[in-house]
Amino acid sequence: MPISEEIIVRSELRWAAISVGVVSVIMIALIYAGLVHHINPPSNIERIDPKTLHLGGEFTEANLGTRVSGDGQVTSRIVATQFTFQPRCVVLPANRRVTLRFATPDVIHGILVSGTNVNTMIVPGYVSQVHTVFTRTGDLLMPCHEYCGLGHSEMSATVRVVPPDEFKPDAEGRVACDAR
Ligand SMILES: [Cu+2]
Repeated sequence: MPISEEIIVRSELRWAAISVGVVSVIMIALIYAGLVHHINPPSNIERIDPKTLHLGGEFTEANLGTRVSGDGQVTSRIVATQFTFQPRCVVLPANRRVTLRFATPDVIHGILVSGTNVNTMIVPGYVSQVHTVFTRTGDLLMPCHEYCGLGHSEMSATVRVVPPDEFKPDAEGRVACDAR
């Protein structure tokens, strides 16, 4: 006996409704994560030549680490490279808007700062930028979370979040881990 057309249509509509339902749940989860937990894909698109990172510009060795600019903006610049971060520890103040900027001269890396919403890929040829406010003080682990080669598991850095009154930039606006 052939299946009646009505049954087929009803079945198709049911599956269509399930598909729309699944997509809706995913959309709602994305919007909720973005609005409530501030988990968003980084929107910064900024190109940089990975072959000359160390030769000039903001990612030369002397410019790495945390620096407070004249207008009070706190920025940490970090280079991710196989298989370490340069520097391996940065100091940042709690309860203050800070900017993290990353670049890599070699392969794709990725970082997250444990217990925070900081999470970004670091792709050769681009500057990855994240703005955040750290609310907890202490040494936060920042591992590489994108497999980048044999030494990947050893690749991690520390984000030292200090209370605002212990965050003391030197004459050049720098704050480093070993200076504390
Ligand atoms: Cu890595």
